[in-house]
Amino acid sequence: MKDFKLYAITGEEFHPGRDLVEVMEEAILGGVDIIQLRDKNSSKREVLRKAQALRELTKKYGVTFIVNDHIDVALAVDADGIHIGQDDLPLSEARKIVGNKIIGISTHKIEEAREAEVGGADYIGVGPIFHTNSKVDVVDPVTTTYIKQVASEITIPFVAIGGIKLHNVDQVLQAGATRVCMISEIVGAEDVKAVCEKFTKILDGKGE
Ligand code: TZP
Ligand code: MG
Repeated sequence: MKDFKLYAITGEEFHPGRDLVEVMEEAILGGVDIIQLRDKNSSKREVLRKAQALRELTKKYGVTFIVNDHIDVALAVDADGIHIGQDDLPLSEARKIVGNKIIGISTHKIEEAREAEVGGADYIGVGPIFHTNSKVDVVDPVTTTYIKQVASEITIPFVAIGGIKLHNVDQVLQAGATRVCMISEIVGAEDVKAVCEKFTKILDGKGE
């Protein structure tokens, strides 16, 4: 897959009254290079509508587009890939459905990371690093210790997620992550583009 550094996941509850596509476009203009549609509350039709709009947007900017959970929607809109959790379809089954599209998997411990790598995942999510209110059934924070483990052992791309903010991202990078993923810090920002520009600079090693 095309490499990435700054990964934004949608979270419409963090920008009430603001349009989804508008917010995600600001994120892209600030340097986000991969976007995931994550919507646990809407009907399939509604998810499809949002996926169509985000597919159009990401195509315009050459940004990678991932759909969470809804493999059928991902295929219908020709997304670049899907993101699945530990309780979703197993990787081997998902692979049969999506062929060579990107498959990302959430992992919370090194055994899951190893399994994802061996099974042929394209990238893994590593988290939640810190406390987060953005996910309901979230496990306890895995801390930066888990980043260190993954960085020293896993060879496929990994992205740190969960409670990452401008004020703590340094700890995440120091532990060995080179890619970060966020919901609230990005889409909940007053100036989405400005926040993303700051993260982009930090990830490029040019942050203050
Ligand atoms: N998976 C692990 S933590 C998390 C997900 C989807 C939520 C991340 O959101 P935030 O607002 O960046 O903490
Ligand atoms: Mg899922």
